[in-house]
Amino acid sequence: METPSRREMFKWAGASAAGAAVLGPSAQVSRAAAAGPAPYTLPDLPYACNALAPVIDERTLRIHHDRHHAGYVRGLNAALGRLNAARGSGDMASIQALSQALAFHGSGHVLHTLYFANLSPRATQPTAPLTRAIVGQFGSLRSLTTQLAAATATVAGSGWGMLAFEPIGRRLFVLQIEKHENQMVCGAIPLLVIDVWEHAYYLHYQNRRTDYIKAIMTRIHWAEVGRRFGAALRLCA
Ligand code: MN3
Repeated sequence: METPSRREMFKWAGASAAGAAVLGPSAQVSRAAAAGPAPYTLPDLPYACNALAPVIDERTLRIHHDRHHAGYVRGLNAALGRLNAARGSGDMASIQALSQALAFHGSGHVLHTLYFANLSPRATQPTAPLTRAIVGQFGSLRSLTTQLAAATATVAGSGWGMLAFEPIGRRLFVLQIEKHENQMVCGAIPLLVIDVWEHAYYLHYQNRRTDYIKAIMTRIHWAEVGRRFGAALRLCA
């Protein structure tokens, strides 16, 4: 996918800010967003490009980081810039494609950041709490790595193997990720969800899903969303 330059990113942000005066409340949102968080940047590798050889050769690692991961970062910033412009102009027709681009590049950036950070020139040992969790749930580190290797090897098509923490049961899960988005950004902690399975609205709204959504937006428990946001900030501190 072709991605815009940094200059184009700022052009979008500037254009939507300039249009805010005539575009009303949604444009004010985009003006705030234009002055919001800095663009995502490509993190440096935490080791030299030849540090993982011969397991991962220098050329492979350099291309993977400098071109592939960098492309996800550019794509993520581009998607955010286009979303900001769409909010400013009220162009909701583009939201489905832009949501897909956000998930694809957002997950690509998150997963590659984790991937490069969880490799090391020398293998290291898990911390004591992680060891206890692994032994308690899998029996041994060897048992976990056997399952993780099997899960990773059998991902259908492109994807990832993953060890994840599931915070409700406070358990470790070995998961497969097919492709890497499925419209989610992995690692993103849900703060607010809206059920649009038909069971959630069909008796009253039948096929008028947008009416249901418009109505439910007036009943959001934003204080609870705020509480979850605070908890997520503490969790990720
Ligand atoms: Mn990759």
